[in-house]
Amino acid sequence: MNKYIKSAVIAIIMVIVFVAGCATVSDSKKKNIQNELTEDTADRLITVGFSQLGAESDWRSANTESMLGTFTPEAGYSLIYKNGQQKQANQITAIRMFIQQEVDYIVLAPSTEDGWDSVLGEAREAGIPVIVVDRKVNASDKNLYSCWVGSDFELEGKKVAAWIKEYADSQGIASEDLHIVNIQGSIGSTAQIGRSRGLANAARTNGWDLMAEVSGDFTETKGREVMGALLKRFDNISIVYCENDNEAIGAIDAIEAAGYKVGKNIKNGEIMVVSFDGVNEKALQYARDGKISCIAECNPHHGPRVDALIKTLENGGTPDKFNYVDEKIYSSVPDVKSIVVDGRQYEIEQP
Ligand code: GYE
Repeated sequence: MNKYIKSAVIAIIMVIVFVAGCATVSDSKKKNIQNELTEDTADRLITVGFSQLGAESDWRSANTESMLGTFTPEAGYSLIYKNGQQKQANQITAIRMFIQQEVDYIVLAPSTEDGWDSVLGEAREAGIPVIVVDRKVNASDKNLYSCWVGSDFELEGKKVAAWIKEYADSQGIASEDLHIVNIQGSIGSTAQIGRSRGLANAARTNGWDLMAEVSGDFTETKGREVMGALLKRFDNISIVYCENDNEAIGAIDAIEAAGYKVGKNIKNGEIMVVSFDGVNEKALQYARDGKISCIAECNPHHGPRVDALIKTLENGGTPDKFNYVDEKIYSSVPDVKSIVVDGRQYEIEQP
């Protein structure tokens, strides 16, 4: 190659290398700026790890929706959501993962009350506040979590029991003629414990015949199955106390399939169904139609409530340890207008 051509080729190669170099520099610079930007935004976001217990009911779906809809980047949050698939072990694994990821807050909707001490201890060691939502935890030391928000489940149970009492009195039905079965929720959950206690205590004081307590696990399928079995065991059931609406929907199917009628006319052989939640549209329609006689509301919209608790903590405040939600009672049965529980009067609302 001639000397001039050689230097021209070298010059061209140098230009190419330079331009490519510039491009690489500016690309990596761009990348750095981008990283800084995302880190900046991430820095400003509050990271929340939410361990939901499962997806057993319409109440649960509404609750999950409320949480996912609240903890959004627009609201200043980065949410890590984990569904425990109804297993406490999965929830414990999720919490350990949140700790490893160094989230700012852990929100726990616990499946059952017992068995949280160790993992809550680990979160406390890591300095991560835990907010418990919906059901409670039975912790050996209340300082293992920051606070709790949810419903007063025993009060819900007392409300339904008070409604049954008012209704029976209005119809002149004797206490011993109330033959009740309880399709309980998931055993060991606060919702089950409180609602079962509300009924059991009322049955004892009023002299009702509480014939059986069997778990329907808060699901429609189990409600149907358990009701079918109860109808084979007893031929005198007057009231089915379902610890949530999904169980009630399943139980009503089973009652109708066995050739009985659901409704308030227990004197004429109808089987009365009462339940909890008031979230599922089908259950509310059943309540309007008189297939479900009474529903104690259980409010699932906890997202904004947990948000408010986090804001209090962020501002250096101390939220109340236990935060109870105010709830209603629904019925379209005209015979009962209001009930009194623990000295407070509740008007009966239309479903
Ligand atoms: O009533 C039921 C759900 O813990 C309040 O769990 C919750 C209960 C709710 O499966 O439908």
